[in-house]
Amino acid sequence: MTEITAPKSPITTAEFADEIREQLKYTQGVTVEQATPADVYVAASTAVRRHLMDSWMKTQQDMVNGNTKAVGYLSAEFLMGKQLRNALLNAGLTEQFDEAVEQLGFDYQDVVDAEYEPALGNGGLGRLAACFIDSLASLGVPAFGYGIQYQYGIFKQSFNEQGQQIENPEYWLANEEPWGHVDYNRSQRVDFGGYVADEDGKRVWHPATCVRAVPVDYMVPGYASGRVNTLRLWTAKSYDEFDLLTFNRSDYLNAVRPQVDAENISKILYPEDSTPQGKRLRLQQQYFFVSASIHDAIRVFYPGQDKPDLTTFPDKITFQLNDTHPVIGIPELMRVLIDEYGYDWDTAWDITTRTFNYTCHTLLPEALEVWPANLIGELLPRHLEIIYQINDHFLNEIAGKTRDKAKIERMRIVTEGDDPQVRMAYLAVAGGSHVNGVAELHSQLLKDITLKDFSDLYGEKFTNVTNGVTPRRFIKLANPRLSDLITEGLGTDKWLSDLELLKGLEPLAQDDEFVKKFAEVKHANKVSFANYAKRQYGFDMNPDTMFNSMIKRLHEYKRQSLKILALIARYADIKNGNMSADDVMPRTVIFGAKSAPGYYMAKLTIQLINNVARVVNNDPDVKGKLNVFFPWNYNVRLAQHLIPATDLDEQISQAGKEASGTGNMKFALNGALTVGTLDGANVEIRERVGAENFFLFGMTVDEVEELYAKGYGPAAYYEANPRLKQAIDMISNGTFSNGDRNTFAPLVADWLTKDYFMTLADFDSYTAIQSDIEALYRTPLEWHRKALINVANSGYFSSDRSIEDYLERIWHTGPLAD
Ligand code: 26V
Repeated sequence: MTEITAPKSPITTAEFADEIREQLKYTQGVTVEQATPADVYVAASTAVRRHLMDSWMKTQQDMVNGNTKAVGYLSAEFLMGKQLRNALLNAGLTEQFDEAVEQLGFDYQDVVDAEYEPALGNGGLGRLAACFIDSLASLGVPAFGYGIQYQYGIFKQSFNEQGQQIENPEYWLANEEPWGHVDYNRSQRVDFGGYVADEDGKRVWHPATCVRAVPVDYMVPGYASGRVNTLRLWTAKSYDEFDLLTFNRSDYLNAVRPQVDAENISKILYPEDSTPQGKRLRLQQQYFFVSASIHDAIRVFYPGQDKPDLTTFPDKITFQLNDTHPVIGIPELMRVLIDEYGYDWDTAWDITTRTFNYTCHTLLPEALEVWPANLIGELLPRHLEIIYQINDHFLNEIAGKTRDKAKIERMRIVTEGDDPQVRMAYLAVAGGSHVNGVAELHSQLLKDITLKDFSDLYGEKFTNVTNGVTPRRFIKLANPRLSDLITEGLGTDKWLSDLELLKGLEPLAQDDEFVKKFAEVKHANKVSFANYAKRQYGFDMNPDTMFNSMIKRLHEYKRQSLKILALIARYADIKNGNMSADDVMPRTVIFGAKSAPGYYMAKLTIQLINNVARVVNNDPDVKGKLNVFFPWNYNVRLAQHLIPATDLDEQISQAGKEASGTGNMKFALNGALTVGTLDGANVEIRERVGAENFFLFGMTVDEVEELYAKGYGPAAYYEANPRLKQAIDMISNGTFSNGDRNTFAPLVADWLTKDYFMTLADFDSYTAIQSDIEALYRTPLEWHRKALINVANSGYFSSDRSIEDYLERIWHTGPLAD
């Protein structure tokens, strides 16, 4: 007997169909006959939302009335993906929806496809925030996600004839969006600019302008918890009236300028990943959402109180700073406490440091945000004063802990000199209780290198919480076939809220019949993906080849170029006749990646991948043996389709550069094997699934350091390895650029002279492991056995476990009482 614990609403299909009809009629004003799938999508979404409403309201009331500290997850990005299927799952209405929609004469897939995905994030950091709020709700922990409702999400990517990335605006709000509720009655004022004056012995900020922050609320339904939390995304509006006098002088642009300036703040998500640019507006965005969120939390937890006792604030809510983007919240809370509520410095500092915690998501020095003090002074003059004061207090404090003058200097929050800079990561460590990295190796490197001085003096603040992913979206919704098989294998579906139960599949890896079923699931997923890719992109993929995917932001440290060089070498092997047809194990290589628009080398790499794909896919000599596809505009939806269909996943960053990775977890949980370096969470995945079930290659962190220290010369590797040499020469001689030798010359020059991330040094070991990979793939039963062992041992990588670690190590709170 299989035990089913998934939520199931008592309402019938007929009742749900009626609710959809009612929405169509009374909200949208269309009959079923007139309705399009997009109409039905809106109607069904509104209907599901109504089913979640009671739980939503009760959760909010319990949160305010109870004694359980809430979590405020402050994040500039929430990469939510589509909402409808997730809401249906958690409301227990999936079956009713599928049937009702068919009864109304629609294909449910068309209705689900009508949803436009909100893409309010760049990559891993934003998707992690979305997984975390899902897990918080599923564990019944009261929480707010706080962020920005950007009008334009991450750019929509396309490729031109030359294979270059083109960025198009992503106006995701162009269509009706049924999930966000705009709450004009709960708006907050956010001030900017002006000056600070001494008045009656106090510092008083006289801002020059202000904008209105209006919350747009999204439900975050928990799985089987009966709880629905809130994602509150702020949108910027103007208080200023349209200036009719100016308009009457025919000066339209100036008449609307105040509105335009205000609304610009939430206009667009910065498409940078790791390289900060466009400083001013970004700082405005950061302050905008953080200031509104802090005031909102005070409003929520001290309703109707003019003089709340804010010494209890850290018992009401703990704010997690998702990277440095919201760190301006630290001086903001200080300002609110001192200037708005009259607390003294020490009390305010005590409250503030007990309220905030900081998660660092990077190891790249250039990704640690630094703001020019001048810019902060211009936009937030009072905050700059407070930051200097924090800096002074902090330097005094550490002077009591160490005599090492150089160390004290290195730890300044604000640097000295003509153009002083505020280091937001340092401010976050000083102004919060805990600092965590996102995988064990990453947290260790933060302590040993990036934040070493801080860890020496404040070791107790440092901890690790390894990332995780939500099994609801990334197994249940993305991979229904595997979900059913897991439930069959375990005899229960409880694994969806306790992912460690997957361990129970381990014995089944010795049962050949079960492994065959597991292999059939993978094959069926590959067929589905091939159909999807044909429909969406016009690709012809053969599901009987190995599907080998590399999906992540395009960055040199992630080393898409290692993959492409190895692929060219393989292409050359086949062309040269070095391999007989029988030697070649047919592969389909799939890339998904966006590059920051201003990142030249990354964009050139995209162009190279596209042109290699063009040449390889059109070469009759390799037909059926090697194919390369690069579906454009990789997003959460594509991830949900591709991950379940992948046999082999690439996690090949240079050791010591990828903080964690979360794609690696999604793949392992969906039965792909990983080829990877000892970097980020790969280390922990390999530990858990077993070294024999993971394709490890490449230098370790220590070896990388040694080689840097010794002096790294990439040209030697090029000279020493004829396959590598040939691959690079083919790029140089125009094989992939219609004979033009210049197109990719900058890439080649970089590899041969700098190669900062040591792609060439790891080429040998990367290509060597390919023969192990292919040998295993030739014995499908053994391949799938190992893949199943990966699934069975990856339960640790549930974001539920990450949240439990945060609760225990950092937040010190838990679920609401029933
Ligand atoms: C920096 C900036 C600079 C300013 C504007 C926009 C922006 C956006 C993102 C970033 C830093 C990105 C850091 C990041 O995404 N880190 C990734 O976080 C994942 C979740 O912890 C982790 O799995 C990845 O390894 C890590 O690269």
